[in-house]
Amino acid sequence: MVYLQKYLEDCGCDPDLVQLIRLISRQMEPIRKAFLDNQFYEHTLNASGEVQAALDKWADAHLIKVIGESGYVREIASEEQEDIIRFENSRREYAMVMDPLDGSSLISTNLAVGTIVGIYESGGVMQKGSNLKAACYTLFGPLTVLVVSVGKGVQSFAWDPKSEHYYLLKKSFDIPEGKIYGSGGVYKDYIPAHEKVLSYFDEKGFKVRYSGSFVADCHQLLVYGGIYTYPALKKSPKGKLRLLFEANPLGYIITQAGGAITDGYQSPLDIQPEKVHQRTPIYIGSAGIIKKIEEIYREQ
Ligand code: AFP
Repeated sequence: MVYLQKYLEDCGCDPDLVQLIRLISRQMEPIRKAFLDNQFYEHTLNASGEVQAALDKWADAHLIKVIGESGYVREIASEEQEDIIRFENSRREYAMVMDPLDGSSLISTNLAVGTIVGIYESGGVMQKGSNLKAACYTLFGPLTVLVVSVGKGVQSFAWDPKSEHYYLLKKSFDIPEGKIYGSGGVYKDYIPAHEKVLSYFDEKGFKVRYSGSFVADCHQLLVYGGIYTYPALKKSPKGKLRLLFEANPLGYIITQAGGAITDGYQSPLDIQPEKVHQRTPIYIGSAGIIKKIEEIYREQ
């Protein structure tokens, strides 16, 4: 059996980057356990909206504390924090972007949610996604699965609670030209270009699969191909998803698996962020379909 740390070491990664990814991966069990904590779970059943906030905040505070104390990271930008957090005394200059609990509105339904992380080697968090050194996400499904890219393809690992290690599940992914799609937003808010894209999917016989968790909906693309989209809407031309915390880390991973990402015109990975919480429209998945979507947008 091949374990996470050994795999990353054999990839020739900087030993501190290996330790940082390992440290992040080790926080997933405490986060999963927090799902079962009465403090959070009972609130889920009783209150409206508050519970997701409680778990989001817990995961956020936990990750910031542990990663901050590690000395590897100079900056963290989190979807749960208004501003960038700086650790002036860190030994290394890694910078981390994260969505501590993506899809948290699904916690009360027991559908799959996840944690998304992107890592830059230096230069802070306000960078193009194409500069990422590594990205990973965890999917809390029937298995706790960690999907990682250090720029050498994409690998998935599963947590084994008995040995308390992540073991290699799949050492490479090659996203096929699938025929599933999921689109966020409401029909009456769709712009003409997006309506055209949906008509194209319809003509080609695509099937709808959308859960409301970006990380879960993207994970199925790694296996089956197809498209996840949260497009520009009439009411919100930048869509809903965040460039730093969602589009860039997942864009990096999907691209490393042979897929692609676009906002309709260009890859969000090539956009220089201006604001920490900047949003971007997203189409992500099979490379051939992304090409077709960009053609449709150009024709509009
Ligand atoms: P939450 O973390 O607030 O649930 O948002 C999740 C998310 O950013 C992304 O994971 C989903 O794909 C998308 O929002 C779902 O949005 P809709 O509820 O509008 O479909």
